[in-house]
Amino acid sequence: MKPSRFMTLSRHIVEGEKKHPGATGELSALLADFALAVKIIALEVNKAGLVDILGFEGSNNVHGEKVKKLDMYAHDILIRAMDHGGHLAVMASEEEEDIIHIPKKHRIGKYVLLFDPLDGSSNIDANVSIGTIFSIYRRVSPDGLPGTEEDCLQEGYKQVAAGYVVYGSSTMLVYTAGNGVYGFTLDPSVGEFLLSHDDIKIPQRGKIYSLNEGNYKYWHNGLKKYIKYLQDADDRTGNPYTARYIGSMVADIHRNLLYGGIFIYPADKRNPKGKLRLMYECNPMAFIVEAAGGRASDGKQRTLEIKPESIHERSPIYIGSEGDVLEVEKFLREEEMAEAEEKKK
Ligand code: P6P
Repeated sequence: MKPSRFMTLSRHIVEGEKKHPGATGELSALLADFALAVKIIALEVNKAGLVDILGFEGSNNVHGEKVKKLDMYAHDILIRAMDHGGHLAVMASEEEEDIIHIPKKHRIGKYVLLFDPLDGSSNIDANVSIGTIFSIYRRVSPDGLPGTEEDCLQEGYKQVAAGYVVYGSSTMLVYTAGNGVYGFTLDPSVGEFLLSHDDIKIPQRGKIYSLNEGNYKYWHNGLKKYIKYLQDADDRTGNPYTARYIGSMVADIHRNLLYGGIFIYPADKRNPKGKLRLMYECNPMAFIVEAAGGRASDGKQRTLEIKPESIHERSPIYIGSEGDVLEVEKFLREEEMAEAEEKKK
């Protein structure tokens, strides 16, 4: 369905929430606050290349303000935009070791927000797309009291909403409240996110694989065999898959969401838990991809069923088209069984 010209993010969220009996509109207001914060972040990200003119990190810019690292800037903007709306009990951010409490002067709400304020920010100097990732839960601790770490350590399938913003050739916000995945493109002329991708569905199989092949020598054998299989030829089409790796998780997964394919950041001999963070990278992206008909796992277990133990814990991730993720899981399983048999000899 071609989206209507002026289906704004706010209107879409409100209409979506109306379908949920008993909805209070709090989630709509929370997401609207978030959208405002990312518009402000987008302004700064899009002129990052001019920072040298405006003043480099650590210096004062033309307004006499201290120039921050962009990821810390994004973190601060999100905290300031989200801490007073009365919708949140607690927050957690990649940029903050501990959970972030709501200031006492503000009303405490029923939701929990976890986020990676600016993922891939090391790419910004090369003008490569980067992103913001968010994950929203209902609190589990008693209403009215300050939120707790327990609120922030829920399995991914308990998310009530998740999304990401990709700051690329355009600024796009993709979100799901569990019932379809929707993409909104920022129209700078009106300052609104307008629906541009209605009810996104990821193809059941893709032709793209996305991982850092520079780590080849650290990979486990099952992954090495899988990637070689993709490079040889695809049984269906006789052609090898295409390798695409931006080095920015949000951009890589966003491309695969639209075109199909698989993104992998595996456990390897150096990093037994991989690199990416479960709570504010893997879980929200898994929630979105599953809502679009795809699949996400750590190679064995469904990502959304992993029981978290700490806010910043890492997890391997295989995410994208269902057929591709099932296929790599088969390669990993068969290799593990073969190695176990070998050990018995
Ligand atoms: P590597 C960016 O630093 C990031 O956190 C993700 O966005 C990206 O997918 C990954 O790390 C890239 O890591 O080890 O391939 O440079």
